[in-house]
Amino acid sequence: MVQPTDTQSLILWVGTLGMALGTVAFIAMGWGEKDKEMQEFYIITTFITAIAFSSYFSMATGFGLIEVEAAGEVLDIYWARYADWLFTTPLLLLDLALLAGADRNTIATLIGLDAAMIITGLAGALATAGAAERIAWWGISTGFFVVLLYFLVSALGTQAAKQSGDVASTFSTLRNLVVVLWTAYPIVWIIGTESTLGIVSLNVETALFAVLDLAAKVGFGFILLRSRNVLEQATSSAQAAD
Ligand SMILES: *C/C=C(C)/C=C/C=C(C)/C=C/C1=C(C)CCCC1(C)C
Repeated sequence: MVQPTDTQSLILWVGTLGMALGTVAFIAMGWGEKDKEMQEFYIITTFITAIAFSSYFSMATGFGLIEVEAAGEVLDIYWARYADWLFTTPLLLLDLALLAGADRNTIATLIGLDAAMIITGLAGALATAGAAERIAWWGISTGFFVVLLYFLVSALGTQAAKQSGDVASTFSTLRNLVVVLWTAYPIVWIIGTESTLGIVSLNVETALFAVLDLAAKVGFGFILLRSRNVLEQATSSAQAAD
């Protein structure tokens, strides 16, 4: 069975630890919260890092890693990333959507596009015909991603602008963070080993994804949950809308 290299294993254990600490911190921050609507933010954000913790643990121990043969080349593929992202990216979008006070249709559209992006990305990671087929899947996934970004900025942005000043400003900080960090994922994928281009090694790629994952989940969570006041305003306007 294929195992992570020593460098990859070290990075993945750091990722595992970071996600564990994030999870504990978010549980502590939400402890004793009585308001049902506000609890949603803590629950969602805690699940994001808890899922990522399990994924990192599986990758660090080698369970989350398989070999895929594509056109005569053997690639080491961390499949567990995609299992993680399939659940955590919709939860991140849900956090943002709740903050923006988004309607059901906007939420469903965002989550649908997001799931399509991750599943077609997984197809690219597992495709065996060759580089062209893998890169074509990357193109399809990136297509979903571009439409997703459009909805994040347009529909969700418009709805967030109706929220109070503090909520709207936390929303823009988080939305910008998502736009910038998430855009780095397809870039790392295409310059890394999944695409077979291998401009950067799997060690470098593992490190880049770890930094991105920690920032996009733990960093995002701290910015979202740091102000109880903002969450209070976001949920009280949601109640007023109901
Ligand atoms: C916590 C994990 C996060 C925020 C992961 C985000 C992942 C993406 C935005 C991935 C996008 C990809 C494409 C747009 C093209 C194909 C490869 C992917 C799956 C890396």
